[in-house]
Amino acid sequence: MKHIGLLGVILSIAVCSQGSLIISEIMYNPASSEPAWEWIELYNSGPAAVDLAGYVIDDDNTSSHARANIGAGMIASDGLAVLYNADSVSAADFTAAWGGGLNLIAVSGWSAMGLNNSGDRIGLWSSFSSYSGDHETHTLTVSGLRYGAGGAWPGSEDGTAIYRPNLSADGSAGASWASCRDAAGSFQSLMAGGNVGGEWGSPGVFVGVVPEPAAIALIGVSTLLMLIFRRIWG
Ligand SMILES: [Ca+2]
Ligand SMILES: [Ca+2]
Ligand SMILES: [Ca+2]
Repeated sequence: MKHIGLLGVILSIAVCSQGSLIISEIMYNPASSEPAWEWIELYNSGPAAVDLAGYVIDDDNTSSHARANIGAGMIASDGLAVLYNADSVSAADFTAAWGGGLNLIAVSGWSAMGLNNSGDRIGLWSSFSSYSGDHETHTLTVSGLRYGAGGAWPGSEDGTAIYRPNLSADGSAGASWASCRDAAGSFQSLMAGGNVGGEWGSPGVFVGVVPEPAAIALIGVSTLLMLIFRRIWG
């Protein structure tokens, strides 16, 4: 019985360690200069804070990073972060345009990622060693998705971010995303810090449905697995 409980704990940790970071909003087509004013919002659905120091974020083109491009940054459990192009925009510039109180995380080497306005793939790796050699295939990412700009996807509109109204929905499905333009909770950037102003987004702000806390879901999974193993071995 003791080893069954232990198995549940191990499986919980295994499930918990992946999939807790969710890309919740993407500004891939700013009206301001490209790719300076692109940004990506991340949500942490896991039960613990995540330290992004040493993480790598990239698209899937041939241009790769020579080192980890996130030097520091924490996301609290149930918290958000906004990853911005720190090569071209300072935190003060970003704050001047989009407002204060944001959990801004600086990303370097953004030009090797430049988010295509016609669709692209975004991946997040927890270390440079897992990223190295995987920058085109994205098999070792801890989070990622492929967004589009046609079909079921919100259209690619200058200066308008897209967001996921329901963070539990499949991030690679266009129907899971919506335009921030005139969306409840979204707001417009100011003409400040080098931003042209009037862009639509909700960086650092939840708009929509937050998934069930991972901890509760994990307790459910663990309990189910324990019952199954008890039935088999008991
Ligand atoms: Ca772009
Ligand atoms: Ca790249
Ligand atoms: Ca948002």
